[in-house]
Amino acid sequence: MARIPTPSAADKFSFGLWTVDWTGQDQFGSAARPRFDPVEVVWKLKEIGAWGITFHDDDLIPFGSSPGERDAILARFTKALDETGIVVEMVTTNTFSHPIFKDGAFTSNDRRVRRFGLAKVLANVDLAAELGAETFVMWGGREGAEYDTSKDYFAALSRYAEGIDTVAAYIKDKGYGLKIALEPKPNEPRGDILLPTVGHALAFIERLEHKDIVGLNPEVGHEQMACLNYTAGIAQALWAGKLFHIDLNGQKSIKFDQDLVFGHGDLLSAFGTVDLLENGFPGGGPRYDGPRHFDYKPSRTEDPAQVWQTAGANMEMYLLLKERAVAFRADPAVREAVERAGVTELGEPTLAPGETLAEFLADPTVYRQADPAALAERGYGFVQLNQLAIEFLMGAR
Ligand code: GLT
Ligand code: MN
Ligand code: MN
Repeated sequence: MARIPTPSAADKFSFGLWTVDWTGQDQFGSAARPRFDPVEVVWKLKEIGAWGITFHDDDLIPFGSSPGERDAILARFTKALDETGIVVEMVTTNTFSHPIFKDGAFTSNDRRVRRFGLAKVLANVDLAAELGAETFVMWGGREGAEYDTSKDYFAALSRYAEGIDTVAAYIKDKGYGLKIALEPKPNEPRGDILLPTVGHALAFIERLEHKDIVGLNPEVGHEQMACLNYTAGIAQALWAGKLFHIDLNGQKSIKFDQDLVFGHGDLLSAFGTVDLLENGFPGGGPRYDGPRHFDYKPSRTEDPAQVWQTAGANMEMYLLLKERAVAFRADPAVREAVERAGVTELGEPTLAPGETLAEFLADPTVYRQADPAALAERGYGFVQLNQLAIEFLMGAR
C-alpha cells in the first residue's frame, strides 16, 4: 500500500513560474512544450497543494511590454492570486536572457549596460514590494567571464557590491520590507560566475554597507556542481544568520545544471537537507522557517500534463523525506547512536566557563602530560549512525 503524503498550504511549498513553465528549449533543441498562461499556473499550483509562486519580471511581463500591456497582465495575475490565495513570496529579475546582458548586468564592462541593469532591477523591486513579496533574489548568472584577460576582477567585485548596495539602499529608502537573497552558482551560463559558492557569497556580503538586509538563496544543484555539500552550505548560512531563502532541486554529480526534481539527484544528501530544515541542528541553533521553494525543470521528455506530476513529485519527495527525518530523530536507537558518536558533546565550549587562556596553558593534563594513544582510542561509530539514517530513509525502520 502506497503512503503518499498530501501537500497543503501549511507546508509553504512554492515554485518559480519559470520552472513549470519551462518549454524544454535548451542548447541543442527548440521548445518541446507550449508555454502556460500564468493565470493557469496559479490555479494549477493551488490545485496541487502549493502555497506560493515566484517569478522573474520577464516571466510574467515579457521584456519590452508597454505600460498598458503590463497593467493588463498584472490585473489578471493578481486577480488569480486573490481568488486562489496563492502568495508571491519572492520576486527576481532577469538580467541574463537579453543579449544586452551578454557580459553581465552589474559587472558588465560597459557602464551603459550597468546603468540599464540597475534601473531594470530597481523597477522590479517596486513590483516585488507591490505584490507583497518578502524576498528579492539576485542570481548573477551572467556576472562572470570566460577569459581572465577580459575582466578586472577587483573592479568587477567593486561594481557588484556597488550594485547590490544601491538596491539595498533603495529598499530601505522606500521603506519596503524586502530582503535581498544572493544566489551563488559556479558556472553556466558564464564560464566562471562571480560569487560561485555559498562561502564566496557570505564573504562578499560582509563587505557590503547594507549587509543587514542581504543574505543568501542557495540552490542544491549549484553547490553540488562545485562538488560541495549543500547541507553543510546552508548550515553555514544559518550560522551566519544569512539563510534568507532556498532553491530545492536535484543534481547528479558535477556536470551541467540539471535542475532535477528534489531528491532525484543525491537522495542521501536531500535527506540531510530535510533533516536540518525540519529538525534543526542536533544541539539547537538558528532555524530556517521560510518557503520551501523549488527551482527545478520538468524534463524535456514530459508533456504538459506530466509537468504537473513533476511539480507534485518535488513536494512528495520533500514530505516523504520529512516523515523519514522526523522518525529518524525520534528513534531511541538513533538517539543512542548520536550520543555514542559524540554529536551532542560538540555543543560544549572547549574552554571551561571562566577559564582563562593562562589557566588553560598552565594545565599540564591538556597537552604535555596527555596520553595521545588513549585519546586516539575512541571509536565514534559514525558508520553505524549513517547506516541507521539510510535504514530510515529506505523505510526499513
Ligand atoms: C535561472 C537559474 C536559477 C535562478 C533563477 C533566479 S533563474 O533559472 O538557473 O537557479 O534561481 O534568477
Ligand atoms: Mn539550477
Ligand atoms: Mn535557482
